[in-house]
Amino acid sequence: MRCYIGVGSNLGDRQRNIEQAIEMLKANKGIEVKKVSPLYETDPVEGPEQPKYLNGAIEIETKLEPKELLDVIHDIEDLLGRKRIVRNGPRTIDLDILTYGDKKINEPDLKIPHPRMAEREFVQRPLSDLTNA
Ligand code: PH2
Ligand code: MG
Ligand code: MG
Repeated sequence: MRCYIGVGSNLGDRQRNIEQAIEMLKANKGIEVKKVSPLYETDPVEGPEQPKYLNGAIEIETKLEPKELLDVIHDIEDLLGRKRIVRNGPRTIDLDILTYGDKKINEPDLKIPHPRMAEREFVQRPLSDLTNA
């Protein structure tokens, strides 16, 4: 399935965190990374006062089911030192499944398409770099 993943970081070496996350996606046998957007520095939206983000988007082709993909993403976030403290708070890495083909999922732990992607400029800009290329 063709999927788009949003990526963001606003703690530590942001670019390196994002590059490492991409390497970890590439290392997964069920995932082929097809394209990576440019990374943009963006002002934080919502949450507490926090540093600026680096945001991008990734196009993948995957054999994994949505829940399996979510597990892989959570493992990568954990490995890169993500701490879940405050909602919308600062993070070393955030990987969000934006779309999974044209599948719709509405479960407590997984909503696809990502519910807030349409209004978030920091998602739309890199995503449109990939989909309008
Ligand atoms: N992610 C959030 C909350 N706010 N702001 C920016 N600029 N970029 C993000 O990736 C971001 C955010 C929650 O995931
Ligand atoms: Mg997010
Ligand atoms: Mg997230």
